[in-house]
Amino acid sequence: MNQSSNEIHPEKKASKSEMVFNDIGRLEMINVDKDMVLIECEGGNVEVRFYAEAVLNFRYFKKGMEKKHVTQAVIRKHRANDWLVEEDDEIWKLISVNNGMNISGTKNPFRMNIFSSEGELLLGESEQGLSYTHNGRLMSVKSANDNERYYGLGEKTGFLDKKGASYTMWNTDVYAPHNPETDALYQSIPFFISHRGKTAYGLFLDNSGKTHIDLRTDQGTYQFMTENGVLEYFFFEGPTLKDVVKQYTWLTGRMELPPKWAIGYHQSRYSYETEKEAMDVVDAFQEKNIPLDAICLDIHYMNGYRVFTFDEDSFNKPFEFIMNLKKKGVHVIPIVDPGVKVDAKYELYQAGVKEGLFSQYLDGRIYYGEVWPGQSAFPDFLNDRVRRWWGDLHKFYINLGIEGIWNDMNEPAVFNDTLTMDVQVMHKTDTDRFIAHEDVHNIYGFLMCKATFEGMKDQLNGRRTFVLTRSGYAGIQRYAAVWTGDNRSFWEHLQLSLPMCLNLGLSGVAFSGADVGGFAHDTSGQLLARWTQVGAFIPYFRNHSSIDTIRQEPWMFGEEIEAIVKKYIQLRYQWMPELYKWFKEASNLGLPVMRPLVLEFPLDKETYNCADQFMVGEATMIAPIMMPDTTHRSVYFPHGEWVDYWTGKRFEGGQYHLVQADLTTLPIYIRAGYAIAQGSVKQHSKTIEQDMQVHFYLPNKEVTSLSYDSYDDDGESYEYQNNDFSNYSINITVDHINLKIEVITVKKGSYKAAWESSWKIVLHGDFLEGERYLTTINANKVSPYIQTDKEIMLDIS
Ligand code: MIG
Repeated sequence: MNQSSNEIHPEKKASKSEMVFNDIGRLEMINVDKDMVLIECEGGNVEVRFYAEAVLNFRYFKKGMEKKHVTQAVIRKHRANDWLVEEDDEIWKLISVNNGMNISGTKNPFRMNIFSSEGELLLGESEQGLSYTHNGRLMSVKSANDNERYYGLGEKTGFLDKKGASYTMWNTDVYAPHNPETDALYQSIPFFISHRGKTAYGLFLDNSGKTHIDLRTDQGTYQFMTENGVLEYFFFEGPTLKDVVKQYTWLTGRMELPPKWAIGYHQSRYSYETEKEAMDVVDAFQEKNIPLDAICLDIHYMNGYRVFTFDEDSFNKPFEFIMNLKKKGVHVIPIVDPGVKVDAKYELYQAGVKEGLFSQYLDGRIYYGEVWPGQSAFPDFLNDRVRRWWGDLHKFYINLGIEGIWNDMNEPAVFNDTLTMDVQVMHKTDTDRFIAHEDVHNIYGFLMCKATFEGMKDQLNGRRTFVLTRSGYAGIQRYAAVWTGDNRSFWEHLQLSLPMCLNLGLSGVAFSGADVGGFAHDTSGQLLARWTQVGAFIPYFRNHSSIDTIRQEPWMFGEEIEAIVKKYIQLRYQWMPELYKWFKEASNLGLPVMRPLVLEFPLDKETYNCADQFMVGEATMIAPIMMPDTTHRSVYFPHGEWVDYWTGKRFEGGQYHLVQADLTTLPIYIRAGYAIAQGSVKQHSKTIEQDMQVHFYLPNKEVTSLSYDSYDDDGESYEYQNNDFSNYSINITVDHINLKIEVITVKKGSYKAAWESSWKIVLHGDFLEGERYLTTINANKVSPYIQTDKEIMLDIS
């Protein structure tokens, strides 16, 4: 909707009376218990719980107003802890015997600061502390530092550093073009990291209703607010950015390692409307030798938009169709929305009504809202019984050979003025308590994904599933990958996708992506080429476009563009062994695959708001061109030495360089001192890896030692959890006379990849000419190597 100046009419200024905040007032009593410290104050109670060495929990609520917690973001329980209390008339102090952290402040009014065991102030309260309104809003004001940066907050527009704006968490279907003033989007992840260079801490405001995080810090403070009578947050001590991400994902969970096919290239369109249309697209990929792992079926595959059906005319033999594609190595991912069509003859609707599985008002009336199928009912995902029902329904797709599901419209989106379900709907929780939609809105999509993921996993007989979601809440990484919804084919949206995905990664969501080529609006060949270059290094790599826009499959813009797009989709597959390793790390530690420079170089100020470049893992830096008709850009190279992936040219770090990159080139740089794994071009992820290479980039030093940890497994089962994977630790020491190679087999179990019988190590360095005395440890056979003045190649078997 276009807005006019009437929007800022003076008479429209909001009334402030509902926003009068009262101070929490005087501390009255501290009750210490191993389980919890209860601090009673005039204006409410504060509870302190200990979760882990670096993870504390605070809960503030008005007396008698405490609500039970339902978000399900947190998968850990608090632990008993020994607290020491010291107090006098003015000051109170709580010391954690366990880790020396202390929490202290004044008594009148009650204020609270957190100090590290070394006495460094970690999180301080401002002159205002905690406060409340009479209608259930609670606010916490903290002191902010000039040199502090803020990262995270999940899926938000804007730059990498979230400082300078206020953010609302309320899952919303936003089709209007995403821009800097678009606030609430599909995901709510009320978690952010404060980064001060040497130290960082994290704060997670766990509340499934509407919340606000205001990072306009000009006055030296920031604040956060809830609207439903309880303000609960977790504090993560860090001290590094990586520590905070690990601590946050320890608390809210990490993704399971996805199947390899989910990390390949996916093609989508709203919609491939018939079996034939979809099949033709897949065939074109194969004829043109463009790799493809999955094709998405958007809403047209269904019979009248009824979920868990296929349309009998346009997809009349779904099993044969899906099996045919599977033989070609291509998975089908159908879209599943939460809305269930009102239709007395539709079994699913009947079951939902009869068993009371839909979201209802208190008096038992079902809530109906308008979506694609027309009037629809919405499963009450707050309830365990409903989630199991929904999960089991996926047998329908599994029986047809489907292994991945795309959850859309799960904010939930409804075609009405509020864009969502009536906030008065009363959900029924697992314990059969009623809770208003208003208070749990932000976890509706999260719980739909939980139901979907668990249902798929349970019924896939040990095969990994893949769920893609638009909506989510903190912890969503446990169940689904996230794509950033309805972007447009704008260069600005290509640019925007970087800080969005980077901040999602810092917010626990390692597996994310934006529609490559842009969803709405018409893309161009050039934009598609540049976007595919970026997409090849973004965790979720899918080309998707909207109904009524021009087609954007790789071959739609002539041969030149097709060749470029193909080159980068193929490159994705060459990089698969490297990417997969970082996916494994994300599932182990919660660290993102795609990383802002600041995560790897936290002391380098130039990286603090850099989001037009990014790292893949620790060694690779991508500096894409994201402007039309542009073949050069300035690239920041953090301290150290960097090697151009394509040309081998070296760049001195700690400075900017102007680099050239014609339309066929994505600038990629490898950090000297590190290594990357490279595989071969494949048609899809099931093609056997034949040509595995580990490339070491030597820094220009006399003696140098490098190491690399490789990771591989079958890519589809859970056997890796029984140690059935391959993991080598390769150490290299090289100088002008000697070259020592040590291969340590870390792996256990019986998995053996085809490439393990013969693979290569490649050394890149500027001083490699001349013979060296070769020593190998644990590598049985190392064949005579090919050598140039800058490269040494060794066959290992
Ligand atoms: O906008 O199912 O974001 O990817 O193609 C309408 C149709 C609903 C929104 C998703 C988009 C999908 C579309 N859906």
